[in-house]
Amino acid sequence: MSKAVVYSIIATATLFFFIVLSLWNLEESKGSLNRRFGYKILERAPIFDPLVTKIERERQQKIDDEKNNINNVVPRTSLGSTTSVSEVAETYLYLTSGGKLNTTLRIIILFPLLDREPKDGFVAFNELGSWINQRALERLDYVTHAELESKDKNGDLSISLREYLPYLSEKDIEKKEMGHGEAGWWIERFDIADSDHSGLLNFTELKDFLHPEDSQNKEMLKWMVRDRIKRMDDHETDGKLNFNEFEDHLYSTYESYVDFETSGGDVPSAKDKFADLDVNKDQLLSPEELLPILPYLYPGEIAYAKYYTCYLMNEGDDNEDKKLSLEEMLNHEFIFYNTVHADGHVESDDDHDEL
Ligand SMILES: *[C@@H]1O[C@H](CO)[C@@H](O)[C@H](O)[C@H]1NC(C)=O
Ligand SMILES: *[C@@H]1O[C@H](CO)[C@@H](O)[C@H](O)[C@H]1NC(C)=O
Ligand SMILES: [Ca+2]
Ligand SMILES: [Ca+2]
Ligand SMILES: [Ca+2]
Ligand SMILES: [Ca+2]
Repeated sequence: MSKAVVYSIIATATLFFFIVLSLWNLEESKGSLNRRFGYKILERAPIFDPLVTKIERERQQKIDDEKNNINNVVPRTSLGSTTSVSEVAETYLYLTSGGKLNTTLRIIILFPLLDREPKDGFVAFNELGSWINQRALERLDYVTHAELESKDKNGDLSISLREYLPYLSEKDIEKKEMGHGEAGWWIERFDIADSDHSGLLNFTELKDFLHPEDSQNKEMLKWMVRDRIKRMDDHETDGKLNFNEFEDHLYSTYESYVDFETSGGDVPSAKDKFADLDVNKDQLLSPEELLPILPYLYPGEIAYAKYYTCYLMNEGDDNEDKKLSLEEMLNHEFIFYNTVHADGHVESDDDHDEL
């Protein structure tokens, strides 16, 4: 069988598989937690099984190749090309005779990889969490690599402002308009991501630039909060929030995530949380003071990984001993396999609107 045929069979099988799962999932109704919120988490959650990720990427690669009219005679040098025929054949081992991924078999194979510390026959919260987090980090790296590859025209493995925004004119750059998405706004974002001020974004810096909410660069995080505050600040004040602004714009988001994370545990009131965050007691929250609750306000991939972990644990842990046995995972195998949209998009874009 030719490689192309194999790809298209897998693609079709995968597509079918996800559509069936989506329908199946809509019909499912059990459990306690805020379910609607759970679905919101699922939309942004990392993909549990690296094999599914691989199949998805192969499929996307194939679509892109077809779009670009590249046929398979030309060796592919871009991302996805690492999959050899034998790996594709390997994928077949996990398909049922109906051409769907055998999720039972996959979970049996993955279980020992998750059950690591301690290796005790159970997957505890931290074990599940570190697995999912790894998937999120891997996805961040992947999309950053893809962006680097597509924008890096001179092949120096870093991105200049010009490479990133070739459409900006000298005049735009000179004028430095600071509105959202205008030249000055991009330049500021670029400069903050460029932590060594080299004028170029290397891989790490580009990742911060593209995903400020997942950044470890505190300046980047503060920039993001400043930017969001600017857009919600009712009085065009000094970029800080008073209590009413906090209550109106941020608190309910914070509340719903904490509620989700603690499965309906105690959530501090808006007043208490405000007082708690207002370290210098000036009755205003600065971007810096908001940093501690950032993962609740603007969750990135890493925050979603954590919420997804909570979701899976909550759904799967039938005997409520705070860990998953293989049996529990198999009883709930579908919850581990429904994070991919049928159209192959892995992200809903509400928090990435500026990109
Ligand atoms: C999936 O794999 C399991 C474990 O190898 C096997 O017992 C089962 O029959 C397979 N299911 C299907 C539908 O092929
Ligand atoms: C990119 O540059 C920053 C700042 O100099 C440095 O800390 C980081 O390690 C570099 N990353 C890579 C991938 O080279
Ligand atoms: Ca364990
Ligand atoms: Ca740099
Ligand atoms: Ca303050
Ligand atoms: Ca359990």
